[in-house]
Amino acid sequence: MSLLQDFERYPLTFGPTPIEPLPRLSETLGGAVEIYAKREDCNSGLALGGNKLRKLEYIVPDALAAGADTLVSIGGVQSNHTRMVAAVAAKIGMKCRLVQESWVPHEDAVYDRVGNILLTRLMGADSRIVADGFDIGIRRSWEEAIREVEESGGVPYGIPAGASMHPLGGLGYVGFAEEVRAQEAELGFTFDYVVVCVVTGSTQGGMIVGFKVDGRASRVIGIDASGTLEKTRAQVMEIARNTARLVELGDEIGEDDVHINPDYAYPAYGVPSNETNEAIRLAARTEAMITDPVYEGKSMQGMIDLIRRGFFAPGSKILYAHLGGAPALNGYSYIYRNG
Ligand code: 5PA
Repeated sequence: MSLLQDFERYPLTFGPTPIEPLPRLSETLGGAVEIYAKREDCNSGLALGGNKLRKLEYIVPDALAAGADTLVSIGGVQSNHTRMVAAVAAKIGMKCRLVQESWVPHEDAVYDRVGNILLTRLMGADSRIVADGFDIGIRRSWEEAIREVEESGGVPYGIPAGASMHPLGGLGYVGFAEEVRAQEAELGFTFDYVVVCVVTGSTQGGMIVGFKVDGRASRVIGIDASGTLEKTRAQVMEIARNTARLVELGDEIGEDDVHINPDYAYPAYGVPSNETNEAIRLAARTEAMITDPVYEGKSMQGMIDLIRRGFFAPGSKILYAHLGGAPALNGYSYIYRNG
């Protein structure tokens, strides 16, 4: 029985995402563990897809019921989340007002013209860049944007950064865990670990609730890409607890259920280290799997390093959750000019 059966879902994705073995990457790392990827990055035809659509499937029914005509959200200049909100607004026939904060201390000649923000503008969103720096919480600029829409006669529906601190934001990734269990039944084995990038927290927070059901919450290894560990950890905890209550899990989420590794977020949010770039190249050259310098490159780096250090017992089956994000690569073209 699904924990989500009482919640309305507005379909924005193709359906269950494929699980793909990564044999060449596994072999290159010594062959002691088997790596698979769940391809959330290939989940939809809407503007290249990604993890936010799973979350937004449970938020759109609420926006429609509220009689909204404008989705209002926030992220960095190269935010995947705001691209996805712009896509959903276009698809359901709403307007979209976005605040794009200057989260990343990175300069590339075309950073604010390519990748995510290019697609966002193409889909007709009113996207405005502001100077504020990185913060995963509720932002004043977002609250002001909501007020502005109201004052100009619109009916705004606010979606916070990463759709995370929204009461329904954790539901989508509860569904991810249920989907993995159904796929495991078909595959004939279960995964020992899930590796996932964490920043605003509702992806891992939802997974924790979904995997608590079969005792695997702490087997979800969050790789922090925020560089603000304490804030991210507290937000994951809060989202997991609220979501557990919402779905009537019947079990409390404890500190031990939340595993987040902070070791790969350096030098800063949105800035890849040399090791991040090597991980991006390795995944691309062994599996043609494209990861980005802000999120998945860091979780890929974390998974590779943990495998090399023997963190996972030999024989472990690891599921890497690929959450999307490749469009941002275009904003970092100088780094990869020679591959
Ligand atoms: C993002 C987030 P959470 O924010 O749910 O923890 O997910 C982290 C994450 N991978 C992982 C990709 C590709 C992501 O886009 N992106 C944010 C954005 O504005 O795009 C919310 C920060």
